[in-house]
Amino acid sequence: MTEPVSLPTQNPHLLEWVDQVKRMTRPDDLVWCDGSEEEYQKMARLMVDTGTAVWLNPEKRPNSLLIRSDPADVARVEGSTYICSEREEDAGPTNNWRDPVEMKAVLREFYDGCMVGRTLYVIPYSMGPIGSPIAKIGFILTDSPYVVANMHIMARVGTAVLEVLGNRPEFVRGIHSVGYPLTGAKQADLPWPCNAENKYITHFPETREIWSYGSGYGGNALLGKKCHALRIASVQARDEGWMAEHMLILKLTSPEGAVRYVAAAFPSACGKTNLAMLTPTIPGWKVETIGDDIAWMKFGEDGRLYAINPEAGFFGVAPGTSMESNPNALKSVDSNAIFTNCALTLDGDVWWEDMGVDAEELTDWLRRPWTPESGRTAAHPNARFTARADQCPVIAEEWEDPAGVPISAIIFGGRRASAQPLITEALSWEHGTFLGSIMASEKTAAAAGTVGELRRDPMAMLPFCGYHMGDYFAHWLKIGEKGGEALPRIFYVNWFRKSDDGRWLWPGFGDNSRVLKWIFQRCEGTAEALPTPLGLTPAEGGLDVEGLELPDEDLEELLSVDKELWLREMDSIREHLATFGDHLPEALNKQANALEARLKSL
Ligand code: O2Y
Ligand code: MN
Repeated sequence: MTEPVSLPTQNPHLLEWVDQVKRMTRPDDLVWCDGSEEEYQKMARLMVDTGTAVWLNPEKRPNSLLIRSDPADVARVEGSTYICSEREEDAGPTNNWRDPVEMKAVLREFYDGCMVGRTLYVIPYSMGPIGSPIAKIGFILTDSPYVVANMHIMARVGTAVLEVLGNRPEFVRGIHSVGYPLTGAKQADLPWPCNAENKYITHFPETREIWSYGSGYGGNALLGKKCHALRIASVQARDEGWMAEHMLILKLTSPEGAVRYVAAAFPSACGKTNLAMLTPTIPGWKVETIGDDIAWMKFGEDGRLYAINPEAGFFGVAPGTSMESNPNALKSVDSNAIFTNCALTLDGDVWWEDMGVDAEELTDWLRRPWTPESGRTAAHPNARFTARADQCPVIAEEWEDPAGVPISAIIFGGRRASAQPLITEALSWEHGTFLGSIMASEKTAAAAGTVGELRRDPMAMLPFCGYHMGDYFAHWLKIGEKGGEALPRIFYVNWFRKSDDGRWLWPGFGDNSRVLKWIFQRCEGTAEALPTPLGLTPAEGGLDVEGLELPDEDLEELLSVDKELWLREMDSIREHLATFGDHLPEALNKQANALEARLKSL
């Protein structure tokens, strides 16, 4: 008699689903991941053996890997990302929609035998501290050791998750394949197997499923992150009365030792990780990190919103990360890190553009010799580091508190050379929801004298909301009705305002702590504010600019509202709001009317 295979779980829902996926994808082997260090090292060895990864020089960067992807697989693919809700209307105008039955039929064809010659890894993971009342459990069934290794860093992975789940059916079901079976002529593996022609990142919100095919990269493949923690979680949050947001969480401590927690949403390329790990320039103030990308917020018993960081690591953009822009991110990757699509130095370390270190000869991310004269970047612009959050020198001690941290302020922001003041405070939760709904960032390459192309990215959730964004705004308003006075205050910041002659008006980086200080003081009730049509700004002398070489005229311009410019912008605001059709809450149209009226009376 053969020994029965010992399984780490008896959960019938899980076992049946794993068996179904196994029968469809036909892997040579199936492994239940336990999340151990031994397992991590095994994934590393596998990737080194197939040429996917190289170990970095252990004297420079202990226990760290460099991975180079296929040039056809370097970033999230929004055009191939789908929300397959049962009704098209529920996906809304900002998501790609496909009928779930049809999409699954298409994907079943691709999944049929897609893991032949490979191992299927079953990754149990918890988004959020295991057992936290705010955390959620998911599984990724993947054929990618890169995904297993990254998930070890980005989430809580392994046997403890199975124990917490027990025999319950409530878990997010994720399937992922690189789409490159080792059959026929393809017996030998590639350093980065993927399917350049066919990529699908699909979400089934009603059944809490994610089916991903063809890409092994970042947000397409590490399904716990954008797919689960934002797209599926936003639907769960709507249904269950909480919030899943694309927000960093930071802890701000005053010189007197008072603490406030702040969440902040910015579109990509606006320095979110830098703000989460900021080193203040004002004496006595301290910023510590809870999370750099995603916040899940639930009402506590005291009626306040409590946030957890559902992740356990950072998947940060490497280029531009330096001792000047973000020393704490750099220190987080001193060891035990994975680097993707960075350049390799001759002495076995990583390098990227604007790292603050000169480079002579390198191997670029495409494995070609590179010198500064090569005329191309050595690292891919979307090169990434994967780092454990607990390696961040300024990680807050309570970052894993299962109860979360009470949020006092929510910050929205974007990159705008004009129009948007350095800091404004919303007049109410409803007004703040309106400000979030019209959030905008300018393309930076605008020709001199012309206004850059504006991309509206409501609450920085445009690529990540798993349902109709009009309904998402309604959910924000509902949270507002429930939360009342105990809700966080809402602010809008813009670090990127320029003068008419093209100078940055605000120094940014560590000096952004000055704006955080004003936000803190507003929450404490110790700072005065003045009304403007856009909201409240610091009263004269209210913003701490001591020690800054900031002319009074520049400060005035930074906080000013250009009436004519904003009146012209009303058309773009109304056009944007109209895209949400009859799902747009009337309250937001009323807010637009009120803004116009305030501008006209200026
Ligand atoms: O390109 C990718 O797959 C990563 S995208 C990403 C990674 C970390 C944090 N945020 C993002 C994002 O696109 O917002
Ligand atoms: Mn993000």
